[in-house]
Amino acid sequence: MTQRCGFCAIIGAPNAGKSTLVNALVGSKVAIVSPKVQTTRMPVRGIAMAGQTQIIFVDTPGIFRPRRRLDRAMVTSAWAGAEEADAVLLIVDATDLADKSPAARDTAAILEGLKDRKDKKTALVLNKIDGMKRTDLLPLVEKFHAEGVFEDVFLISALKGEAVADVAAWVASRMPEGPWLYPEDQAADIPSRLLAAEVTREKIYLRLHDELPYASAVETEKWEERKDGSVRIDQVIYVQRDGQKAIVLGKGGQTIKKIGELARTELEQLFGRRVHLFLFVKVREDWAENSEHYKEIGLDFPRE
Ligand SMILES: Nc1nc2c(ncn2[C@@H]2O[C@H](COP(=O)(O)OP(=O)(O)OP(=O)(O)O)[C@@H](O)[C@H]2O)c(=O)[nH]1
Ligand SMILES: [Mg+2]
Repeated sequence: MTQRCGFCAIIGAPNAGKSTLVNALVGSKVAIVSPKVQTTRMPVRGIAMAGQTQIIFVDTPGIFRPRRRLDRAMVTSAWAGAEEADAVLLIVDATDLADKSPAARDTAAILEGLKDRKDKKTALVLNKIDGMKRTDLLPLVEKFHAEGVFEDVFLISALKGEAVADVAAWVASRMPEGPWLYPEDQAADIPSRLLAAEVTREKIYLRLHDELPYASAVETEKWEERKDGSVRIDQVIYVQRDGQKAIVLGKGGQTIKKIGELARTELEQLFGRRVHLFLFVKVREDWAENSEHYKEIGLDFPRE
């Protein structure tokens, strides 16, 4: 049988559930997830097989109105993901569409952007329908259909896995003929060092609040294979001010200890081996202005 293979970009406002959906479609954790907006910073590829079709899902950072340099780089990379894709899924948090909500405004702006890309195969995914009434959803479906952008609308719960298979089937049927780009059993295309840094960043997003997640970045500095089959991973958590460093460390080092434990447990699961994780906190006021960090996470550095 002929092989099919293509890219499907997943775009949407921050917190819509893009990364949760990619993980559900791929069947394992390839992208980090948190209740906070702007968790994803760079496009991540998750790979799924549907019969003879290989689908490369591209999880992207949420599209919003960017201010900081890092935000601009994230938004640019999200649109670039859509540009290169064979199919696009716009994912919308169905519970957060009140007229003036930031998510609704971001979604409206993305819709306008999609109208300029009408040649793309595009579907709408209304997410988080668990706990919502069908009768509240139907007007939404009609409203989005009327935009004339979408071939199809899906009502799903990425968290519960509801109707995720329908989305996968739609995407699969729109992939072009072509040889697979990855081995059949590969689920993610992200270097281990970067994945390890992302896992620690997820724990920071889950444990710390206010501006701290946004003021921090994680880099893997050292990856040392040990003779006993385990691996030693040294990571630096960058923050922008001394006060933030104190918060990440916590009283008597409690906070960083907890972050380290959570990250190590998950890394051991992901890599299927023992992990010795060492975390260091450094103040680097300008990490978000440093082109090296962008290169490290695979983003283009916006010149201004
Ligand atoms: N109730 C419910 N919550 C969901 C669902 N899908 C995702 N979530 C939650 O929504 C939050 C955001 O999910 P993410 O997958 O990180 O969202 P995202 O669109 O990737 O967010 P950014 O990367 O910040 O743009 C998390 O707390 C998820 O658990 C769903 O189907 N139902
Ligand atoms: Mg995400």
